[in-house]
Amino acid sequence: MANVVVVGAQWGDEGKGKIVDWLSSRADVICRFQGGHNAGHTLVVDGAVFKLNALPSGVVRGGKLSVIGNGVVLDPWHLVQEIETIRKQGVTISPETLMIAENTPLILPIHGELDRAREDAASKGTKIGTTGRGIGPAYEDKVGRRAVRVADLADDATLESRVDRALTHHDALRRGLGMEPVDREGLLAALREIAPKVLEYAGPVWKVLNEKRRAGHRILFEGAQGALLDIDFGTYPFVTSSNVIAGQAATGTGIGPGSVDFVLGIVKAYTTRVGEGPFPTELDDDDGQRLGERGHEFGTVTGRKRRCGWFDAVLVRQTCATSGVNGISLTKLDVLDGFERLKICVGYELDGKRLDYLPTASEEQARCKPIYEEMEGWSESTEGARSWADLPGAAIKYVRRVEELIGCPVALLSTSPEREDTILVT
Ligand code: 2SA
Ligand code: MG
Repeated sequence: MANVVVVGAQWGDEGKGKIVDWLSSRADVICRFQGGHNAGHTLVVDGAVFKLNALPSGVVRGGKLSVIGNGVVLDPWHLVQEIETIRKQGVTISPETLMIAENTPLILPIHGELDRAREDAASKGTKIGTTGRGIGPAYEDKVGRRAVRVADLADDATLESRVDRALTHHDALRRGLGMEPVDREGLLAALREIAPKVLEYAGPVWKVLNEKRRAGHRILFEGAQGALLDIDFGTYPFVTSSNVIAGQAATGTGIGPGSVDFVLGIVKAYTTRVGEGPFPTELDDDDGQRLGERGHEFGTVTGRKRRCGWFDAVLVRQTCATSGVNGISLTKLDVLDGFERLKICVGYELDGKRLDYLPTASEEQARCKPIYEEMEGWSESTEGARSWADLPGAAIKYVRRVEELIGCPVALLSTSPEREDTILVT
C-alpha cells in the first residue's frame, strides 16, 4: 500500500490520530490537507500522551517529513506554541521534519473573534456549535480572495496590502456586530513578529510531494474532523468550513487524485457528535450516558461533552461512498463491552417512507427516525485484543454485520488507544 488517505467517516473523533500514527510507521511523509487547529488528535505512545491540533500526527515519529498542506487554515501563533509544547515532550521539530505550504491561508485573531461573536449572537437553531477557533471566517477570506497567506509574510509591503484588503471587509462586518474596528498596527506588528517562526518551515509543498512520489516515497494524508462535517456533503449548515472527504487530499496538497492508492475510513463502533445539528441515532438515556463515560467522549480541543448514539450504518455507507473508502478501521469496539443488546441503524423512516440514505435538507434530516436492527452483545472484554482470536463470537458477528451493512471491508480493528493494540484484518 503506497499512498493512503485517512478520513473520519462520521462526525469526527473516530480515533484517527492513533491510526495515522500507526500507519505513519509505514510512511515517509505525513500531510494534513484540510481543517485547522479545530482538530484534536490524541496519540498515546508508550504511555506518553500527545495532543495535536495543527501538527500532523507524524511529528511524534522520528525520520519522517510532516507536511501542512494548502487546504489547511493555519493559526501561526497556535502553531508556534504547539511546536514548543511538543518539543518539551522530547520530540524534534525542524525544517527537515516539518514543511508548511506557502499558499496556506492564515487564521488571524480577527477570525476567532468573529467566529465567537457570531456564535454568541446566534439564536437557538442557527448556532453551529463551532470550536470558536476562527476556522469558518478564515476559509471565507480564502474563498473571498482576501486571505493573508504564509508566503505574504516574507514581504512587508505585500503583507500590509493583504492586511488592508482583509480589514476593509472585516471592519464593515465588525461594525454590523457592534465590535470595535481592528487594530491594524497591532495586527501587523504581531504578524511581523511571528513571520520568521513560520517562514522557516515554508516551502512549495506541491513540488516536494510530487518529487517524493516519483522517488517512491510513501505519503500518508491525514484527515481531520469527519465526512459528515464536510462543507458539501455533511449535515449543512452544521458542518465545518472545509472539504473533509478524501478528494480534498489532492486539492489540499497539490498532488493529483491518481496518486492516492487507498482510502481508509475511520469508523467508531458507535456514533458521536459535538456541536449542533441532526443526529438520528442520538441517545439521551442510560445507554447514551454509558457510551459517553466508557468512551471518554469529551472534545480534546474544547472539552465539550460529545453527544452519543448507536452505530448508524446508513451514514457510514454514505460517507464511504462520497470518500471512495476502500477499507475501514473500526475503533473503540471495547466501549460496547458489557452491553446486553446492541442496536444498529439500518435505515430511516421519514413521512411513512423508508429511506436508505440521509436526505439533504436539514429539516428532513432532523425528522429522520432510525430503523434499528438488534444484535446480541458480549460480556467479555475486548480491550487490548491483538488478534481476531481474542474477540468473543458476538463481537466478531457485530463487526461482520457492520461490514455487510456499509458495503466496505474492515481493514483494521483498534481495541485501545495504544499503538500496538491494533488488529490487521487480512
Ligand atoms: P468549526 O470550529 O467551524 O470547525 O466547527 C464547525 C463544526 O465542526 C465540528 N468540529 C468538530 N467535531 C468534532 N471534533 C472536532 N475537533 C475537536 C476534537 C473538537 C473539540 O477532535 O475533539 O475539542 O471540541 C471538531 N472540530 C470541528 C464542530 O463541533 C461544529 O459542529
Ligand atoms: Mg478529535
